[in-house]
Amino acid sequence: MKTRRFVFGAAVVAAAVLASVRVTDASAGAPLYPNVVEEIPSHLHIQNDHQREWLRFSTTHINLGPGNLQIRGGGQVAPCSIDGVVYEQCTIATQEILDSAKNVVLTHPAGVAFFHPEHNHWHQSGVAAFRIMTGNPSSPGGCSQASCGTELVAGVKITFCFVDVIFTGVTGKEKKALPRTYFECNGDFQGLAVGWGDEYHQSTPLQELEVTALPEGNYYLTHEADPENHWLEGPATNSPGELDNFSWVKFRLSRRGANPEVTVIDHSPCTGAQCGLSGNP
Ligand SMILES: [Cu+2]
Repeated sequence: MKTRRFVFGAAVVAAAVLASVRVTDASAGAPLYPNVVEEIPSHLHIQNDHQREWLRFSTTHINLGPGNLQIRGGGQVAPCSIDGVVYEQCTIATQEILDSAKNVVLTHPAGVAFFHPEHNHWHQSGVAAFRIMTGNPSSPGGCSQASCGTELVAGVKITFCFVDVIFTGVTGKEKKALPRTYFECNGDFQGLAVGWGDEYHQSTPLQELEVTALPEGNYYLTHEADPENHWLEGPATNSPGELDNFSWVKFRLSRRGANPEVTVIDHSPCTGAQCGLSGNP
């Protein structure tokens, strides 16, 4: 996997938290970890734009864990560079893990938050990676080159804002038990509450990978959450929550007429909300 580096001004680096910190408070309860999973990518279609062809798709993060994903921005706001793109306003991001009484019991460095000019709100770095692969990616815990064949197209889009958009439950009682908690894409405070999903619609800028001149054939669109392991999703690196950050669809690209067409023919295993929450195509 490509290494992504964050280049910061010295003052911001000094403010960075470099390891998980447990809050030493006698009243602190057991940490409740989030578990972010990816809905099966949906709404696949081809967009033709000035002789270039783009595969567009909708994706949704869902928190199925026992705890909220909560991210606090902090420290000095300074320029930074992500994937070679300079952003004017960036700040350190820290994950806060809560107990059942919503006390912060553990903190963990979580990359950076920065103002994304194209989306006009604050994003978290390293949230997801999109790729087009040739081989079957149904390996647990992610998509290595060995198990996925060749990576044909990699997206630069790996940043998102976290906000509670779609509730995964159905009843009012469920909603009362799992209230909407995170409302804004700001730089100070973002998150995804238990039972909530955050959709990025296919029409959103950067929900796309270029397929110009890609030959007819069967391919896999893969979606990996947290490719840089910014979020703790369990007490250990091999906790179940850390190993289920991956989904894919298999599609056929055909080129019978002037424009290519895409047909979905398979997808990764899923249950419940992960199989599909997204509404309008
Ligand atoms: Cu955004």
